[in-house]
Formats: sequence, C-alpha cells, structure tokens
Amino acid sequence: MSRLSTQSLADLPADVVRPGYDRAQVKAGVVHLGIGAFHRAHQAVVFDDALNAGDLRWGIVAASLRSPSVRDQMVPQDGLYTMLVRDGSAEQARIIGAVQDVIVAPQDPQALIAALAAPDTHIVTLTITEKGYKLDPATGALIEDDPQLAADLVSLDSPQTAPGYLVAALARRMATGLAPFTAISCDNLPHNGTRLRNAVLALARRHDVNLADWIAAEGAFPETMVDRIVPATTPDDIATLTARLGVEDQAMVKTEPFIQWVIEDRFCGPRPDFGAGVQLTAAVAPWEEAKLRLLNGAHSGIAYLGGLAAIDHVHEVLALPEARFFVEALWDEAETTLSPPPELDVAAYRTQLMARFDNPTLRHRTRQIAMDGSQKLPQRLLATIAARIDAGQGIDALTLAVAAWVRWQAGQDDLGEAHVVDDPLAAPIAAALDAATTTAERVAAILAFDAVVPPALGANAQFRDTLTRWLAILETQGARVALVTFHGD
Ligand code: CS2
Repeated sequence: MSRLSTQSLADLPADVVRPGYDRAQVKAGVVHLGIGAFHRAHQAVVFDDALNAGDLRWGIVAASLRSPSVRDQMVPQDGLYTMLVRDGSAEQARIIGAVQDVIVAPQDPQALIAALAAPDTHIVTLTITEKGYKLDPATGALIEDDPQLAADLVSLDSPQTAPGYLVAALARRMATGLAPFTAISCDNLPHNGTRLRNAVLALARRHDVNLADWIAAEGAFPETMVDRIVPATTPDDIATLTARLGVEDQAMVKTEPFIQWVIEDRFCGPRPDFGAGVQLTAAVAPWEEAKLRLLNGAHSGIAYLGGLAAIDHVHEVLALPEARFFVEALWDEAETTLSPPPELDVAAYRTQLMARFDNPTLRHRTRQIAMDGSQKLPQRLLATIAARIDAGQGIDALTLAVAAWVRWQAGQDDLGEAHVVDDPLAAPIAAALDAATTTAERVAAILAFDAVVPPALGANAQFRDTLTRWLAILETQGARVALVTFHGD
C-alpha cells in the first residue's frame, strides 16, 4: 500500500481538505520538541492555519527527544498527515502540511541545536510531558540527581533534556548575535512558562552566568493553557483511514472539534496573527487552573476508577450514572477553589466538558490518561484538596479520585487483570506501598511520599482519614462499589 505523500495529495477523495499554500515556499519559523499526537492535533494545526492564511513563516521542524517512531511515520510521507475530527457522528479529514522535518534528537543532537539556533526560528513549542521539565512535581526545584539532567549539568555538547537543548541553542544564538526565540511550554502544568523559564535559567546559570542573564533579560517564556482531547491512534484507526484515502497514513491523529490555546501575550520576537482557537491574554493562570482542576482532575478520576473497574474508554465510564454523579461532585468541590476569568462561564464549561467526555467516536482510553499519575496529581487533585481543606470544606470526591490512583499502583484491576503502572516514580511508590501491610499503613506511606504529596497536606488528618476510608473500600470491594457508595453517601 502506498503512503500519503506530496505526490499522492492530488488523488485523495474530494472531501479531504488539503494545504492551501505552496509548501515549497514555507520557512521553518517554529521548532517543536516532543512530536506526539497532541502536538499534531493542536499547535501544528494553529501554525497550519497561519500558513493557510498566507503567512509562510510558520513551518515546523519537529523533534522527537526519544524514539525514531514518529520520524519513521512522517518523513516517508513528506511530513504530511491527516487530522480526523470526530464530533460524535460525522468525521472530517484535513491534511496538515505544517511539519517540514522530524529530527530524532538522540541520533542527531547537532541537527536539533542547529534548527533551534537558525535565524528563521522565532518560536519553540514544547510538549515533553510533565516529567520532561526535570523539576520536582511537588516543589518545582530542578531534580539534580536525574541522570539526564546531571549529564546536562556537566556538558551541553550533546544535550539529553529539553531544557538542555534550549540552553545549548540559546548559547549559540547569543554567540552569533541573534535574538532568543520565544519558548512556549504546551504541557498541562500550572505556570508552565515560569517552570520552563526556571529550568532553563537554572541550567544556563550553571554553565555561564552571562548567558543566564541574557536569557532572563531578552527571552520570553509565555504561560499557556492548551486544550484538546487527542486519544492515541490505534491500528484500526489507520486501517479505516487507509480505506477512505486510498493511501496509508501512519502519522494520522484523531481528535474532537474543540480546540483552545490561551497564550500569555509575551513574545520576544515575531509571531503569527493567530486565528481560531487561540486567545492572547495577560493572565493565563486562571484559565490554566480551571482547566487543570475541572477537565484534567475529572479525567484522572475517571481514568483510575474506570481503569480499576476494567472499563476501557472514558465515554463508557460515564455511561454509569454513579460515575456521572461522581464527576459532577468532583466539579462541585473543585469549582469553589477557582478564580475563573470573567469570560469563563463555569456552569456552561462543565456542561460542555461532559459532552466532550461523552463523545462516543473519540474512544479515549482510560489507560492513556492513567499514565504518569505522580506527575499529574499535584496540580489536578492535590492542590484542589489543599485549598478545600484550608477553606474548611469537604474533600470526598477529590479524595476518592486520589484513592483510586493509590489503588492503581497495585498493578491489578478489580477483575484481577494485571496492568503496567506507567510512571517515572512507579518503582519507588510500589516499594513504599509493598512495605506496608494494612490500608492505614499504605495511606501513611503515600502521604509521606513528598515528591508527590506536599508535606502540609501529607500531615492533614482530614485528608488521611478520607483517603483511608476510600482506599479500604477500593481494596476490599472495588471501584464500582466505591462509586455506588459515593452516590449513596
Ligand atoms: C489527559 C489530557 O492524558 C491525560 O492526562 O487528561 O491529555 C487531556 O486529554 C488534555 O489535557 C485535554 O486538553
């Protein structure tokens, strides 16, 4: 079967939307670190919109920081891929042409540094997941004993981390008299721009104080909130699309109609005239907090409770009335901790979120969301719980979600089916839990795990007691009973 490519574009079915610009004329104004499905369905589409609007400065050179798989999917297709937008019934296909090249960083670190240091590069976007920043999830300090970061602290000749690449390239830009690029973190972290800036400045300072001062003065690290649900592509998705296109597209992504990118209006160089889906604002934090605590908080609760109950997809979990009740209750709790931006109608946002979760054609797997819980829980659930406790409020729903995460660490669902706990801290968390013999001891072990649970919260009796109660039910009776119990409470 031949592949999607520049050559096969003309033969695609008429209803497939194609790039409306001459790809040969496009300059690479963007370098992206961490080219996964989320980038292809979110930021790359925004830059593709800019190209379609006639501003040809915004092609993307993308990098994979680990494996060659995305390069092998995309380069034989001339960087082209299909974005399938599924709204629950209909499906729209659009070919995105913004990605010009994919570099596999470990195979060719110099190519990535050169792309980042190129005069045409004005914007660097990152989707490197929470763990890619090499910052402690609870405190935000650099994790100096992380082996890759430790290597970058010694030498940046062949960087190992995303902050390492940025510092190496910024050093070259300074040396060649270029301005820095605007570096935009697109990961689901509170104050993601500040975190990225902190990681870059801390690393730069260890190599060259002048460089760190120059980056601090001239660089820009806007805060952002990114939102679009992008389930991992399955072999079935590819087979169905192949039948529709008549050529195979190994790099396709599937997503929902909704897209939102709120960006702090702080650029140190050129940017496109952003179109649909993008809002520039002075204050991103209230947007980020609302999204993390409502969308992502509920997602994690659904993922662990649904995963334990052996339910594969988000919309299937929400087919249970007790699961819907739990999500609404979690939102009731989270909502009181927010200072939403004036433009955000929280009631309408919640209704819209439930409809997005219900989308039956997305098939978003609970196991995909369950990944990396230790990196996600602090901002999605634990900060919300701490705020509720400070305000003298109840934490029942939020804590049930945390208890389900703890239970997930045991590596078995309620039917006895084994799963891999995909998390950078899986081993130390498992060791701490294995050493405990009772529910109360397991709770104590988790509460003492200060890379995830802030010490003040770990010492709180209300949290400890609520967590113990839910974990006991999960351990003895499972997630379905816990949800029914919650409903009946
Ligand atoms: C999800 C997010 O996998 C996860 O942890 O909660 O990827 C979520 O789908 C996006 O943040 C939606 O914008």
